[in-house]
Amino acid sequence: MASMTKEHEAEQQERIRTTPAQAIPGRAGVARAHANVALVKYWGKRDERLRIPWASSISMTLDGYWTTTRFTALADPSCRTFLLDGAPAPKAAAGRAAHAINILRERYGLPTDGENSGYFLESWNHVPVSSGFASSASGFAALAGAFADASGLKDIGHRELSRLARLGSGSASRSIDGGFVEWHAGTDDASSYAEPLDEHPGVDLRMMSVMISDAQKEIASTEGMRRSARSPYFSVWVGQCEDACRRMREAVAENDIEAIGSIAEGNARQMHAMTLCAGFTYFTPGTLAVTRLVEQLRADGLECFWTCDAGANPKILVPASNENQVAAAIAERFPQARCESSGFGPGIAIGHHQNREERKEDDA
Ligand code: 2P0
Repeated sequence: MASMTKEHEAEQQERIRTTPAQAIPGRAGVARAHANVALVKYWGKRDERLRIPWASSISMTLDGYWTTTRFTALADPSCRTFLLDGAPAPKAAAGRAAHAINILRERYGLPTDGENSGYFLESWNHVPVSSGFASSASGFAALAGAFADASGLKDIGHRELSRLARLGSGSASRSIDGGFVEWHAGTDDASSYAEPLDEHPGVDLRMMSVMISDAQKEIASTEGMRRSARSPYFSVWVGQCEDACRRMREAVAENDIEAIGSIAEGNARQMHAMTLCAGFTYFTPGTLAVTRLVEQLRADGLECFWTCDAGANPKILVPASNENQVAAAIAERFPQARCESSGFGPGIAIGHHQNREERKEDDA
């Protein structure tokens, strides 16, 4: 495992702290970040604490799904409240947010206990669980942005924000930017960050989720990644991701939908084949039935491709012009399934974008 030496880490933290941060009680920051879906997957950490992945990944930021977060620094250390959609957040989510806030504060030399270590965190998720898209990416990206805003980190760039978001959840590093985004694996905290591959894609693609099951996944991502490292194919998988990223960069540059879709589908196959050999799978018979239908539609001349994350519900990457036909085929074959779809979304918006109307909408 290639983790950093203590001296190297201290040196990097020192560099980050050169940006002055402040914990001013009552000062609030706000940010809005969009969800993303990986086309080349992040699956495996070389450093669990810093969430440094073994391989780079590439995603599509989604327009239709986002999280808005407001972070208010408080003097009272006993007040550490997290309201999610207006109600107290579930214990696990509150614990994870508290942990992320501590890490961010440590980074900038702000108090993590005692005076000025309280906070009031509010998040509004426009990523319903029923949509099939994950909210941790948009959630931790928005938290990083709101924290930076509240802490007076005015000149913080997207690269640093991506590194902060990564500390909360790996995939959140890719929700700082819009369009196609690449997360460079790097080897340490400074070199592991995401940046736009193409902020304004020239392809009109949609990402459709197909909800065939509401069941909670049995193996959380972190544990799934740990187990996957025991797969005899894990090292092969890491090499495949780097190769897929190289080919995906070319496909994006050439606006080649066929190549983008094929690379994404191939990478998803490789990830799930590798997990099978580690002794587990996220696939259910329903997952296979949907992926089979996508392959059949494609064989019949309707361009569309599948991908699948750490759960049973597949996603379909489809040119906008084919979306209705694909949705109709899904509805006919799987009448119980719910489909939702989205096009490309923008990067993070911090602070000023939040006018009164948007806040009202978020609060609703
Ligand atoms: C991704 N997935 O690239 C991969 C592909 C699913 C499969 O959800 O442990 O929640 O918090 O860093 O970011 C990655 O899971 O994992 C993920 P942590 P995260 O989107």
